[in-house]
Amino acid sequence: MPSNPFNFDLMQKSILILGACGQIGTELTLALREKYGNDQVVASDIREGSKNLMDSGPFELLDATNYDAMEDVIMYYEIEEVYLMAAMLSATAEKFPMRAWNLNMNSLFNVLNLAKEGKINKVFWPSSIAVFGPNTPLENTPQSTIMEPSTVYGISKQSGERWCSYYFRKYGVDVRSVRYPGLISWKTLPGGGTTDYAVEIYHKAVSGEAYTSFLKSDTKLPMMFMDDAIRATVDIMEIESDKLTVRSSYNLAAMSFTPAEITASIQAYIPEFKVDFKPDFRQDIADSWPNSIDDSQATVDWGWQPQFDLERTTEEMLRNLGK
Ligand code: AKB
Repeated sequence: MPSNPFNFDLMQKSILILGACGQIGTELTLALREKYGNDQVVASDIREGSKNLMDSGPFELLDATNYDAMEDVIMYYEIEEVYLMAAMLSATAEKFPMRAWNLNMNSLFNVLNLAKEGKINKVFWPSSIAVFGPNTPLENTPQSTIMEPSTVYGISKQSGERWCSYYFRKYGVDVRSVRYPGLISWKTLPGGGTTDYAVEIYHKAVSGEAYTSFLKSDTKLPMMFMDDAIRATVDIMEIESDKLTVRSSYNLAAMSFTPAEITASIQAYIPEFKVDFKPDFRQDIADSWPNSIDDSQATVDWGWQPQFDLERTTEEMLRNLGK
């Protein structure tokens, strides 16, 4: 049985984050602790996270593919809501297809089945722009369109969307989801994604080094600053259930840019910053994804509005990383 050294208040909403030490999980955990109280939000992962995360509330070492261990933690803390942030991202998943499939699908089935059995009330599960593929309309990609993902990660996310929709229709599981674009944050590094270049480039710029982009200069991808992504996640979980018309996953957008454009936005502050372009296997993945996303359904259903464009993102990233 896990230990609980914290003063956990079982009268309030209790939340479990799976994969709490990753790029999104870290910031989401801290945001939810601020909103609902530190002791109400249990962080879990297969490894310990940042000091801030470990010191601010309960933490459990937990493998999201282990159903029994997950059930134990859920019963012990009387968890009501689960955010499943554990996943293997696009670039790493191409190297380890079976491991990616097992992690991405089994963790989702564990959570959906616990919800089906009435052990939790609500689930957040992230999808991705990776659900789209080379036959998808490239610009302003609609909510419902041709998908046909060509990556292991994209296939797992598209399958996950179908299962979320199925569990909602068949068993009434209250599962909510958004298709994240590439996410940019200064607090935690991403790992194993194709959009990671858009974080690495800022780190190199502030440390006075040149950057070699693994994508071509004109590869346009949908991106979002982390604060917008966290707000979207909290908002979709708070809206009344009957407002949601999409139970697979909502398109979500904020900005789209190329490596050349992000370089120029950094050079406006650091003119001597140098970037060269040496595309690797991630170029093919990026080429299969849309340039821009139509997220109007999210705006209509739950009031989604992004706040950060490229200029504001660059300002925030350089200011915070430069500190
Ligand atoms: C990745 O690049 O794999 C992720 C994603 C777009 O889901 N950041």
